[in-house]
Amino acid sequence: MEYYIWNNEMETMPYEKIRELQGERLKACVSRMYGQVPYYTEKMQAAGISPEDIRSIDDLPHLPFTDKEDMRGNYPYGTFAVPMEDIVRIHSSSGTTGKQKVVGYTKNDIDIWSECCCRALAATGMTRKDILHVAYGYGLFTGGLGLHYGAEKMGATAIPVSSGNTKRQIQILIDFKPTALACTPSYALHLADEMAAQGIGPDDLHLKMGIFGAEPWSIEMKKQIEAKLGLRAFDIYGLSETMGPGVSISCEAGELLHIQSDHFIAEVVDPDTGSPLPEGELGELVFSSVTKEGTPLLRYNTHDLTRLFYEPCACGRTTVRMDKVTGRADDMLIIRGVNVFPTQIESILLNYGEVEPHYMIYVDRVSNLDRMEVQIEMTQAFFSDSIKEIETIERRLNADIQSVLGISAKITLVEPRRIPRSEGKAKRVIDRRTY
Ligand code: DLL
Repeated sequence: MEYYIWNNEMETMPYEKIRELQGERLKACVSRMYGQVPYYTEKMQAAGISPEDIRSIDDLPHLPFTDKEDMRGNYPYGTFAVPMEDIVRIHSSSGTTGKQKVVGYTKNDIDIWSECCCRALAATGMTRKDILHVAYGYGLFTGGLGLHYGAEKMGATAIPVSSGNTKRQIQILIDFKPTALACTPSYALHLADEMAAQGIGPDDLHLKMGIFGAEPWSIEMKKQIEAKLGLRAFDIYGLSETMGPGVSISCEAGELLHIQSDHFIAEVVDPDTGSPLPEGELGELVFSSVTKEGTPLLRYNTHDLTRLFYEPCACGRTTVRMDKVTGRADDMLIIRGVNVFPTQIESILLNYGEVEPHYMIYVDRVSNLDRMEVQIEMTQAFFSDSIKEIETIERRLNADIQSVLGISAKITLVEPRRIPRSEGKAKRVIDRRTY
């Protein structure tokens, strides 16, 4: 099979050469930042490192880490490495708590971002003949504009629908005949359900590929979306701090996500010690965005949990690959001492044909004990079954969660459409414990 690769030179460069290039770009980035960006200069000085100590990519682990606290502590523009007159765009990410993380882009940063998103779209098999319906939000969130520019760079057609107004989204999906859809996986499911309720199925659509990301989702969720929308789903990853979407994407040959390694140097580190971990080991993903001019970040800890792989892929790309992100370390629930990610619960739930992929996890503390309840919607067909059958499924789900995760959860099957839908990133957990 022939795979479409946008930038053969960068995406199929032998790994040793990528490392060399990364080393050169790292050195240049460190010199650009040192003296220009006070917080990072101070960090380097505190660590006793000067730019001359960084001679190749092997010296990367000597540099200090950064994380969201550095972004917030230098709000809004303290992380910028160029004068404001060179900044052509600003985005930000709010997160759930604290100040926004503000990022600035130079003209060159926007060009590189468009290139990365264009490469990402090509990895899904999309070409300039395709029409991309962009239902990620346009605004301070990076999803909408990022993919929009990627599609235009390729020469494909972008429809800037933005998020919200599901009725209008459906009308555009039918009338404008887009062949590709970009939105969060949870919103893709919502769209599919709303269409099904109106009697619209995959055959009424023209979609071939879905570019889904911005939140964790399981392989089981992917299969359901593919079946409901009649397309092939790809996992796109990124974060505002390093650029936005397009940092990595899965390809036509497999589930792992190709990182744009000429722009982003990835490491996976031990969450406790910060030491880099070998290939295939699970840890926190750390990025150095070495070509970024506006807001370059060195060793930025995303706290996203994943693994890295260095073997070339069957698609022909040689870029470093990462596993699907299980979640952020902050999303991990600790229930009676057991670490659980919502995606692990999702994987178990979605093996059952009687339920829909819409769920919410509630955590409470009752008499000093953690209690977890998982509410999940029944399918319309199962909803009309007898109470006895519903209770049987609840018991079986509980037993599965107990045997896989080692904790018990109260399972409550609820009627269809009861769980709130989101137009962007889904909220899966309501933790009502007070600490
Ligand atoms: O979510 C950028 C983006 C837009 C990515 C559109 C993909 C598509 P932020 O709002 O800054 O940026 O949130 C970044 O979202 O650190 C992860 O925790 C999570 N995340 C993003 N993509 C994925 C994914 C955008 N494919 C944070 N799988 C990241 C799992 C993801 N988590």
